[in-house]
Amino acid sequence: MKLTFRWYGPSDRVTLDQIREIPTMSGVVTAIYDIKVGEEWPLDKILALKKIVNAKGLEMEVIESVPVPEDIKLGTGKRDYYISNYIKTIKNLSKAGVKCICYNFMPVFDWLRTTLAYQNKDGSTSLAYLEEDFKKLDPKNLHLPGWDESYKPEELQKLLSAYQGMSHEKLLANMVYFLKAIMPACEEGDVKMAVHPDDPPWDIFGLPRIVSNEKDYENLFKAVPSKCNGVTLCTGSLGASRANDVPALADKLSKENRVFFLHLRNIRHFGTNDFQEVGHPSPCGSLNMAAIVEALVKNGFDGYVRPDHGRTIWNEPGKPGYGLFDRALGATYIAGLFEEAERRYAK
Ligand SMILES: [Mn+2]
Repeated sequence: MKLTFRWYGPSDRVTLDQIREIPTMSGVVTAIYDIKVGEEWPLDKILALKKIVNAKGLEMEVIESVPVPEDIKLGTGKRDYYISNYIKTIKNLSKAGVKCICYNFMPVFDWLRTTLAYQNKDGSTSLAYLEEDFKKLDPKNLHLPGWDESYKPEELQKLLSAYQGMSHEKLLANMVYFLKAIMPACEEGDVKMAVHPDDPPWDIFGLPRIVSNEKDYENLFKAVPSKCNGVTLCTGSLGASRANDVPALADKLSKENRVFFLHLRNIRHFGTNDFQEVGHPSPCGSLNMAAIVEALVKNGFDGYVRPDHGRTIWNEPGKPGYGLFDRALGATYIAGLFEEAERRYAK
């Protein structure tokens, strides 16, 4: 596996110099953030970013994310235009040596929490989802923690009404249409598309979600069997639902060679649907991290791995979930899990 670290570009508080000092770190997972969603990513911009990363001895083989415009998810008349731009971006990324693109297919909202600063007993804080607080949210007047409020209220209204009547089946058909259109470019350029699961993995605000569980993955791979169609296995997202057996999913998907990218983080369940993010090791939460890694390694997984959200510890300022300290601790824990699993299952 290749251990990687998410980096939000040159303006990130966490620097490449810090990232490269984390033991066994191979590269960063990043994106170009100043291009409008749906427009082509120019090759020169991609190469300029790669140069900055490579100059520090780090690789840039994974992009997270190339966002999928709502027109593609909705299947509007403009989708073919946006798909042609997406294909151009894939080709440019391939030319720059990118091997894996993480994306998601969640309508309107991607990850969702009700607080970014849940107070833990040890003094740290972390992201959490409390059902009781979620129920109080009004989709017509949303101020979600961490959501960049990229839509003005009236734009959000328009978008939400465009999704009126959108079914799971229709959304899947739109996803299949998109994937079938881009797969030839992926196969030619050896770029793997790794869909991130819904976070949390259930419908929110009446909007359908279709990358949430084993059945969803079965439907997806049946419809688009290309070897470039796969997943970002995000343990914390899938694991937020008690109905998902994450080690079993890791086993099944890696046996089918569908896992290209791994996000490792742990969560703790409480209440019915409530969960909070915790430190990465298994004893901190509800997921068996060693069993997940073991299942993957046993099946020959050799993809990219990164520590997902960390807690905020040691009073680190900055972006909740994406500080240096707890993610670096998570990275060394992950390296340890893989070292042991790879030793046991060495071919
Ligand atoms: Mn994730």
